Amino acid sequence: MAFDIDMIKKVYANMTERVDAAREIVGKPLTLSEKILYSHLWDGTPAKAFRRGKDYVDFAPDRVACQDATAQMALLQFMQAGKPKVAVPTTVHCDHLIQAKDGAATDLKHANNTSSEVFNFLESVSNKYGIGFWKPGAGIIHQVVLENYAFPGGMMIGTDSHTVNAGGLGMVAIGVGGADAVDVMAGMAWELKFPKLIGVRLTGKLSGWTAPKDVILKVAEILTVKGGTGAIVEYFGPGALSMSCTGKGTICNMGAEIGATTSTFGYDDSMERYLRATDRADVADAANNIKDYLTADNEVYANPEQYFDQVIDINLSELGPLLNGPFTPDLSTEVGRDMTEKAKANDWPMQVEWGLIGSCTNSSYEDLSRASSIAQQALDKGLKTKAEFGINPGSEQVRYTAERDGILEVFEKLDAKIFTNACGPCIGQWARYSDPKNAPKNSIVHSFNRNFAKRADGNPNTHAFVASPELTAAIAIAGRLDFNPITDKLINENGEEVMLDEPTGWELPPKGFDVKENGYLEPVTDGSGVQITVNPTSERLQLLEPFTPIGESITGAKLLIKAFGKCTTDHISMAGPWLRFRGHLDNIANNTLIGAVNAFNKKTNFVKNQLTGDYGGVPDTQRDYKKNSVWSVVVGDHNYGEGSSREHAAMQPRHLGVAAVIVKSFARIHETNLKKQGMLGLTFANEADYDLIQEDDTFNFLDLNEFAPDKQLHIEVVHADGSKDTLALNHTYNDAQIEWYKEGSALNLIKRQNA
Ligand code: MIC
Ligand code: SF4
Repeated sequence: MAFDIDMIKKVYANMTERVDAAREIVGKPLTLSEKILYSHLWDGTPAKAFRRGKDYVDFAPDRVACQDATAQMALLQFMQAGKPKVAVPTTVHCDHLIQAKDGAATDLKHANNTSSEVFNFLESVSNKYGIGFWKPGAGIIHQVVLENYAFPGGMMIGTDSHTVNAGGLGMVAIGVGGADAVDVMAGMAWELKFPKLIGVRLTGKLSGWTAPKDVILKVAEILTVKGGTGAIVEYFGPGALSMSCTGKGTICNMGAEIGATTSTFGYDDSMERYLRATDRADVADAANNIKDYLTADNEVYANPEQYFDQVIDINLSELGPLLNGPFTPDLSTEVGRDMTEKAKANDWPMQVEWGLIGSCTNSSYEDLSRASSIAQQALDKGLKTKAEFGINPGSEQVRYTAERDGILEVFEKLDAKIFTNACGPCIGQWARYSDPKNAPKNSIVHSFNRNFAKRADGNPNTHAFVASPELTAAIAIAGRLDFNPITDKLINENGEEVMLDEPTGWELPPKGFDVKENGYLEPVTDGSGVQITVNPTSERLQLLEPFTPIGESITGAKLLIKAFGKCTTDHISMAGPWLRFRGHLDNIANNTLIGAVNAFNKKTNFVKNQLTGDYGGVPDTQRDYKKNSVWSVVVGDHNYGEGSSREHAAMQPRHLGVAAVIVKSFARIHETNLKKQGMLGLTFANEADYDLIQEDDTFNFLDLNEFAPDKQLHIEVVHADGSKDTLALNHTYNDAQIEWYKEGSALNLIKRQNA
């Protein structure tokens, strides 16, 4: 199912009509985000305007995309929904399960051997249900989507938090859990709370060493990892016009790192150029016909304060190159002196050991070409690179074209490893160490989006910094974290002082894109005869059993863990080596919360079993509670579940018998994932109540039988000394979501409705 121009034309035909109607109803000029949202309503034009941040709204997205690590669970669920085919164009992309070790050719072969069971499963399910399948090595989901499927004004969802990358081509593209994707694939509405809107006005122009990446690194600094929660970020202004389409993709991509629902840009010439260069002149022509509908009304960008909930100004001419990290993507430092001071003060290793260029954030042709302009200078000026280079091209089309144009050769001359067109080190698929846990303290720089502890290489002592590809290249050459390419000299092999010139590059390949085998498999028209087999003894795949409802009475529940500080989806369900179990719920459940820090002893995977008094790993302790039919509760801090869309982070605790997760605040996708799996995701009405929770606490829910929208719930917390606290808990469940809870999961409800 390649891109479907007829579908796009239909969307555009609806769009003009629906946007005009929505403008009447809202009663004022519309932002681009509102135009896309209002033209994708499930029920057509509403009677009145939606309240941002309040109303749950049913949408009808145009497309779905899944990647291999999340598609397994998504498709296992879809198979239970009882539908013969997907209802909207859907694609599956094999990109997460390929380890980076020796280089593309060997690594890909190895992945095809070790994960053949999973790849074959995904391929046959795709074939059966009419899903387009992108084979291992075809590229990273978001780069492939941008190259083939994204279109201005469209709406899509994807089972990966960086689905938002497609905002670079003017879409509203949103990352979701697999169960949400199942709704859309099954032909049902997809629900989202109508987002708030943040406007980012870009003035000035990027130049020199500053790249689109620096824009989002700056926005991350301003908004922090939770500042975008519940909001769409819409970029506009003269600065936006001066950036390439893939550069816009980079900015939107990392909107996931600030918790934003998605980010987007209005249709402009850069998007038109990109569409034409990627063989979609017909989409460009169709978009040109309704240009005004693919950007905000003029009045909006003239007076943004009146139309957005928050407006941020960034002058690109004043922005300098940034390095964000370590351990969190929102900690920004300007290159050079600022970094010297900060690194010293915090004891960050100054020497840089690897420069990694790639990931869905920065693996376009333009990214590789600009980084290679720096690498070329190392060759021309007789510099020896101090750090090692690793490159992951974003797609086979990018790789093939970059190879043809001599770009990859430049890196190869610097002994870079060219890894598979896949996620690789970005998701811990990097065979850097044989024993990562005991590996030394070090710094690396990469052009990826996330830098949580252990993410790239499993080593808790790796300090990972995020930068643009060109700065990554420069720092890898210099080998120092505080290298400032604008002012600092390097000594070459002849002992001479040299400086690096500003990066240069091509927005799009001057000779056009080319590719021989793009790695795409079209599904058969009638998949009814396609057989899917899951071996019952497989350790990689397991058919799902429906969850039984938790019910209206939870008493005597034990505290499983009170998580201290940052608890991302990587802490709840680690990736890296665990990716191999993404299709086997019981096996992957053995990593549940093993990365979360226990607030009582600051250790990971070491919690008290209240039944025995012994300390042990989280999964084992929880399995013991389950064996004894005791419910449990997980307690957490702010932005719990930040990061990935992986629903495993909800399904695993659910499978193991956790009844409720109670935190100060949630990341959006994770909160929805908990609801979908029929669990309780609740927040402390009074944040300070987090401090009341003690290690031996038992929880009794007092009024779950009155579970209703906009109504607090209450629990009694019984401490070891017999004293009690009664706490009020907030929730965001609406009526339908309460039904999911009552049924045991959203999928149980679909099955009942389809029966
Ligand atoms: C990630 O970047 O963390 C991932 C791996 O792409 C995830 C999805 C997953 O866990 O499989 C994401 O961002 O959603
Ligand atoms: Fe893959 Fe990394 Fe992008 Fe996630 S962030 S899709 S792991 S490249």
